[in-house]
Amino acid sequence: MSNTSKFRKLAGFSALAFAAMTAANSVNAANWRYAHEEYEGDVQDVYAYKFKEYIEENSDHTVQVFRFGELGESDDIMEQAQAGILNFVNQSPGFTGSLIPEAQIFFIPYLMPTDMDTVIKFFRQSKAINEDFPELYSEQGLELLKMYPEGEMVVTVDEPVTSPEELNNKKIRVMTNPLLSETYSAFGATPTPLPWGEVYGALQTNMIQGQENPIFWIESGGLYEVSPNLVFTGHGWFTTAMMANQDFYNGLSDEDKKLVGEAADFAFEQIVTHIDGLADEALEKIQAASDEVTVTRLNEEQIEAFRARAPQVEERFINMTGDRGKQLLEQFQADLEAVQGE
Ligand code: 6CS
Repeated sequence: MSNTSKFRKLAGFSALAFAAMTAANSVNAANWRYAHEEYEGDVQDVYAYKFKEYIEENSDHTVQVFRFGELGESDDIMEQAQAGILNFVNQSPGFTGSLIPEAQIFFIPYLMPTDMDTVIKFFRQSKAINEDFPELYSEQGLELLKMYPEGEMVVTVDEPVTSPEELNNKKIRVMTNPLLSETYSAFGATPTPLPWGEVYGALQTNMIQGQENPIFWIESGGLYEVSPNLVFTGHGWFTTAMMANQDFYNGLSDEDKKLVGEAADFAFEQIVTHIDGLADEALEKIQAASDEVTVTRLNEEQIEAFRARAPQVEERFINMTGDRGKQLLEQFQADLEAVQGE
């Protein structure tokens, strides 16, 4: 055989091999569906797109992201993830309370510190977050891939308040978990659980007189337009959780499981940078957009009046969750102490 025909044969073989390999890859390449609870550019959206970026740059898989409203409310996307219609879902513990009562731990007021660096360290190192919670989610057919903070909670009200007494008779919207209702009862208010989609309208029509959320969300959802008095109570952080349908996850190759874990870690690191300074930027935007907005930062004495109500919420958490909740709370507190002592 001449050199030219040898080359042609080889080239033909490699083209065939390449085509076969590509075909094999595209057979293995999947399109994974991922839904979250927020809008374009919000924290969960940044997380989802960083996760997608990592997966798509490091495999042949693609990730299709669905934002708030595209597939329904938070409860709807969780149902779809549990049914396997979605592969990944980002649902905040604020909505997971009925499914996993222990997830309500984030709503015990004044449990979390206010300092962001300590909060981040806690999420990185906590056994409760990284070992205990995955077991609890697993019982509901969910593979917990990451819990991460979005921002410190700020209360918005129809008038500035500085004490629990001033919250009396005010209906404050809470996410739909019973413990958060307990917190706002303890704070003197009348808690009103509502899904996200109903909050703006309820504030606008004065069906409710306030709500709580991180500042970036108060800005991006335009909540300050209908609830302009921002009160910094320092009582907690908005935390969220990203997970996979567990049957889907268990069916992945070891290589893909590793890829998914790395993508979740990569997105977490991006979020740590993204939320640094985000609240201040959002507050500036709010103040530039509205003359009506007031900002009240409670002093230590005023905070103490709210903090004094926390033990009854902690007790209620233990009543709701029994020994398992008690152990989780002890672990959570030990993990917090460990990072605060560093
Ligand atoms: O208040 C809520 O319901 C929404 N808050 C945030 C920050 N993210 C999603 C959630 O639905």
